[in-house]
Amino acid sequence: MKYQMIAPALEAPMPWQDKPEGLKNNPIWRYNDNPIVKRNPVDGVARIFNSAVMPYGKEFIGVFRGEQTDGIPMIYLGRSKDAIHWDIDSEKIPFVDDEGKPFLPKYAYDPRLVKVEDTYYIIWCQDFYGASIGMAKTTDFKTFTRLENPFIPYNRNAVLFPRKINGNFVMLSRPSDSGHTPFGDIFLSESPDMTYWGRHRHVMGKGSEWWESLKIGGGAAPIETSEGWLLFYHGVSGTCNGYVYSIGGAILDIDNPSIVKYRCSTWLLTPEDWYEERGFVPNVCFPCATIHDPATGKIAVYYGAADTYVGLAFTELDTIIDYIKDHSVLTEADTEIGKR
Ligand code: BMA
Repeated sequence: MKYQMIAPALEAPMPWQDKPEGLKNNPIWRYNDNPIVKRNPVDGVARIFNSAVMPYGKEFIGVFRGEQTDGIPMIYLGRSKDAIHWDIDSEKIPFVDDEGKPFLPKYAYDPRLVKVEDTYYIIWCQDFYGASIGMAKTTDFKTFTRLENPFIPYNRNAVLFPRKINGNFVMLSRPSDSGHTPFGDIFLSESPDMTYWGRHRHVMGKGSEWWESLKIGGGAAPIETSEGWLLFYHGVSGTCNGYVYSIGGAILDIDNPSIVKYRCSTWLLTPEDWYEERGFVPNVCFPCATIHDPATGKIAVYYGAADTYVGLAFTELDTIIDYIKDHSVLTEADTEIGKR
């Protein structure tokens, strides 16, 4: 491998398919039996999409956005031996408060799952007098304790970095509105304790390229590499027929991640297959997690498809980093430290 991936050794079997012959335009290739989570996956849940998974010992665990049959999204826990076939609970995650009393959000969507030190954090979007970031922590996937809202409304797409940087937790977020948000840049914030957040910095704005010209938002937890933090994010364009969500890629400075080192001017994956183009909301590829293997550089990207399904796609560290570098176009707002 030309580049290095810095991550815990993978004990579980890496989900994988080799790059197909004749792949054109995209440095990421889809799993050939997509979608991996189909409609009506669980009693009471019509659709599962925009979900996050990670290794858990020799198996895998995940938090899934389940749209209940009353249309209200909640988060469900799932387990898998191969990270492709998922066994998802029929009961939503029973979040509790500090005292162990039931404390469910009114709704919860687009969860991310990130382990920092010995704790697993779930971060999602919920109602806090408007769309805002919800958080919970667990160490055993049995007790899920909610934390205070890190930010005031309105905000979405919060993604934690998998380790502290310069002694602080670091989180990406995307200030928004409570509706369909026709704007949006990625910012980061730091915290010494997961309670008090500050030193907010601008990371990157909506792109100059058409595919991400309306708004962007964090996707999967950044992957630490020898070139910087590899970030898969979503970029949105407005068309006469609605928004189109594609997967984009950038590499952030390792010690100062508000500085973008490389930003891919083309999408990495855009809606092309039936399960991405057709569903509850057509034309959505919404990345929320990766499973990655530092020994081989293999990366599996998990993304919501058309607000209806979970899709899986693959790439390799050298391939994706070279592709992002070769197609990189940076603006002044990308490369500056992000405080004004
Ligand atoms: C965004 C979020 C996502 C969703 C996307 C497309 O605003 O609500 O959950 O996938 O819209 O509908």
